[in-house]
Amino acid sequence: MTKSILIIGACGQIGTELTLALREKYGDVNVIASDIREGTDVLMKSGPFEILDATNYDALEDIVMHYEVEEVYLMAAMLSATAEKFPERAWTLNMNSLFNTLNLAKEKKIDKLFWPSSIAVFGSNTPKEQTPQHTLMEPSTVYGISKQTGERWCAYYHAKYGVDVRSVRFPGLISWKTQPGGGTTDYAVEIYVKALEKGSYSCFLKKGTKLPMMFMDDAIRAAIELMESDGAKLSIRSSYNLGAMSFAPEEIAESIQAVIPTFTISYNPDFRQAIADSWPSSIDDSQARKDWGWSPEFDLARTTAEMLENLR
Ligand code: AKB
Repeated sequence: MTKSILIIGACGQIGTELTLALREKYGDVNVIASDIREGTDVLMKSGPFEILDATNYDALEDIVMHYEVEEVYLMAAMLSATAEKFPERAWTLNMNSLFNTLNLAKEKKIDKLFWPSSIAVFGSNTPKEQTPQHTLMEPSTVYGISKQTGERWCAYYHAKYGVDVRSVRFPGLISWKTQPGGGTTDYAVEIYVKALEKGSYSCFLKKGTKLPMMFMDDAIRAAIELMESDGAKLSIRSSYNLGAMSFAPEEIAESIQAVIPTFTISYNPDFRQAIADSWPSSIDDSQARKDWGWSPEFDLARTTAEMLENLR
């Protein structure tokens, strides 16, 4: 089945791989990449690309109309660490881009919307282990507040206007094709890069900081599987908890040492420690498993093998 899909924020860490995966599945010309800047060569050369600021509704609507877009994946966002430095810019980007796409769906200009939420919606009062789908949520970061608010708007637009919006709460994402930018979980990518470049890594989180993480292939599959699943079976229209693995910096270091025995890690926590401390350690994703068959494939050992092999 051919459909026209628009990716907003296509040049970022998730957007790049998502665009390539969707192009492979639905055909290069049917997947339109867009961002405020150009991306990697592979992305730019593999299909249509448009410069787009997702906070500009008219520009977004023009692209949607021009390409007769049916589905949108909104991946543009300012992540947790950067958002703490630019709170108002983060709020404007994260909220206005979501409103613009929700309104397009409300006006029936698109059929379906994917919007990622995050484990950042939880706060330090939330149960840390096996954090439930429905629980106390008092996020303490600008990014977390924008994601939690976004979740409520998604649920509202679905209930009130029948908008088909689907979402998952991504944990930290580990990938090698495109570097992450501005997140608290970015250390789990940097560590592999530095292990190969220098043989050592100075971690901005302290030993024992256990966070939920996921390899990018699982994250991309989750987004596409959720978008392709039967809408009638989806009981959550805010955002689904999504789990894969959980580890602390010393555990990822040990998994690297199994391949590079001389690798060393040191700890120099900065402001991102407080953000990480407010987030869960592990996630209960049983609702996603039940409703649309979610099941992760990558554990830490497999992730380390993939990262080291491909970054080399
Ligand atoms: C971040 O660290 O800000 C993101 C996230 C967990 O949403 N990777």
